[in-house]
Formats: sequence, structure tokens, C-alpha cells
Amino acid sequence: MRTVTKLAGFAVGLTAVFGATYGIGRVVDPTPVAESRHEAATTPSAPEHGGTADQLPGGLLVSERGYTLEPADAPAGEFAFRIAGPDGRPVTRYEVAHDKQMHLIVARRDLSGFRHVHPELGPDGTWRVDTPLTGPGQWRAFADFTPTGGEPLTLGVDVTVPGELTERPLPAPATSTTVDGYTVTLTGAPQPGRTSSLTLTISRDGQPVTDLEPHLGAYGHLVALRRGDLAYLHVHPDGTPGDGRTRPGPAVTFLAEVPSTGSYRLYLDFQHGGRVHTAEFTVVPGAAPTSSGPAPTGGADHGTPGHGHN
Ligand SMILES: [Cu+2]
Repeated sequence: MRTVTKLAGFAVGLTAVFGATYGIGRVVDPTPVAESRHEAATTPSAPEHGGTADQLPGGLLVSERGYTLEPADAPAGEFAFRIAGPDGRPVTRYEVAHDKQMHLIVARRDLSGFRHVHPELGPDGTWRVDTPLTGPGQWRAFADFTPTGGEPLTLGVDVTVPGELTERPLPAPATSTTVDGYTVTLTGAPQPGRTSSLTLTISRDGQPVTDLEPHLGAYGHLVALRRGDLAYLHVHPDGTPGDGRTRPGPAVTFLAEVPSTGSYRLYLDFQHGGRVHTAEFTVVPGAAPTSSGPAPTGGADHGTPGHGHN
């Protein structure tokens, strides 16, 4: 499962996560991007993932390629938003990706409070969900979706929940963490600008977990957020349940590329015992891990029931 061929094939797929989200915008973007991209691709000195708007990681923009994320009024306890399309109207048609038409990910600016939920689409194009914003603070909400006829897109918007906020320091880098009684160990280290293999191994009570349950079509979903700007990276594992080679644990392998140095928080969603659990790690690409022992998880509001997959 980790042959050179597989790695190479997956690297192509992953590059797509960062690099291939720029096609449709040509319709509304007057710059001659095809030429500049061609140059970038053939100039050896060009950075693979540089700082131009055309090569940004996902989630940094509230509006991209004509699509805009617009929070909407919602009753207490609910979070609502629309995606305005290139014609200014709310988009009502979406493709299913990873079992859902819309993935909503939220985290506070200090990288605490991560939740991944699936809102319901109303006929007017408004998405609604029981609010995943679990307390006061500056939050970032990411809508990860594919409009029908368009390319996959992740838009991000800031949302403030008023109240007294205690900023939480980012937990130190660690290669092991615990959540809901599971121990999750990370092997491999991401390298800026290079595809790296990350394997997350899950055990409980000292025993490897070998009966993970498929969750959104995979045995694990990994989201990485960059400290400072919350650049968003959603990585899927190498292999899918039922493909004849992917085992239901204890290890789930991802091939991930981070766009820069800095600190990142990794969030692994996996399902076992009928519930989704979220294990979190701080990683610093290019730096050696400073700890190999279990570290406390990042916050009290992780691993709570109702990680809604409705
Ligand atoms: Cu999702």
C-alpha cells in the first residue's frame, strides 16, 4: 500500500487539493493566467506553492472564482449561510463529495474548538446546522463544497461569538495524543513544499483498533490548519474502504503537503463504536517532534457527541 507507484499516484491527487482549484475562475478573471501558469510550471526557480493569489491554500478567501460565502441570520443555536454564485444568487445545486454536498469546518483563531459538521440545504440556498460554534471567540468557518458545474472550493469567513474569551495557547508539538479513551500516534513529519506520508495509528486500552468504521467514505479524514492565518488543507487517506487493500485500522495513512513552515494543527476524524472522534496534533514542518509521550488534547469541546453527520 506504500509502494513507490502508489505514493506517486497519490501525490498527483494531493497536488490537486492545493493546485487544481483554479480552473473555473478563468471565466471571471481577466488576467492571462494560462500563460503565467505555464511559465510557473516550466520555470525551475518558480516556487511550487508561492504567494500569488492563484496558488493560495484553501480557506483564506471569503470569495473566490465568483463564489462568495455569506453568513445568514439564524435563530439562537443555529448557524446559517449561503454561497452566492457568479450571478449573485444563492447556489442551490451542489455535487456530492465524500458523501456530502457541504462540509462545514469551524475552529477558533487560536485553533481550538474544531468541529466538522454537515448542514442541511434549504430550497432557497440557505444552509443550516445546529451551531458548531461552541463558545465565545473569533471563529473561522470553512465551507468545503463543489458547486454543480464548478470545481471544488473552500471559502472561509470570520464569525465572532461575543462573550468572555480565554485565548488558549497552542499545545506543544507531540506525536501521540488521546481522545475519548483512544490513543492516536502520528508517524512521519510534513515537509514544506513536499509530499510526506503521515500515518496515524489508533489504539484503545493498549490494543490496536482494527475495526474502524467508514466515515464519509474513508477510515479517516485529516484537516490541517495553519497557525496565524488558518490556511486550510483537507487531506484524504491513501485507500478507501472496500477497495480490497485498505484495512480498517489500526493505521490510516495520508499523503500531505504543507505549503510553508510554521505551526499547524492537525485534526483527524475517525469513526469507531458508532461515534466520530477527533484527535489533534500540533506539528511544525521541518522541525523534529519535541515529545513522543501522550499529550493532553486541545480542548474540552472536542470529541463531544453530535459531531453531526446528518
Ligand atoms: Cu464533512
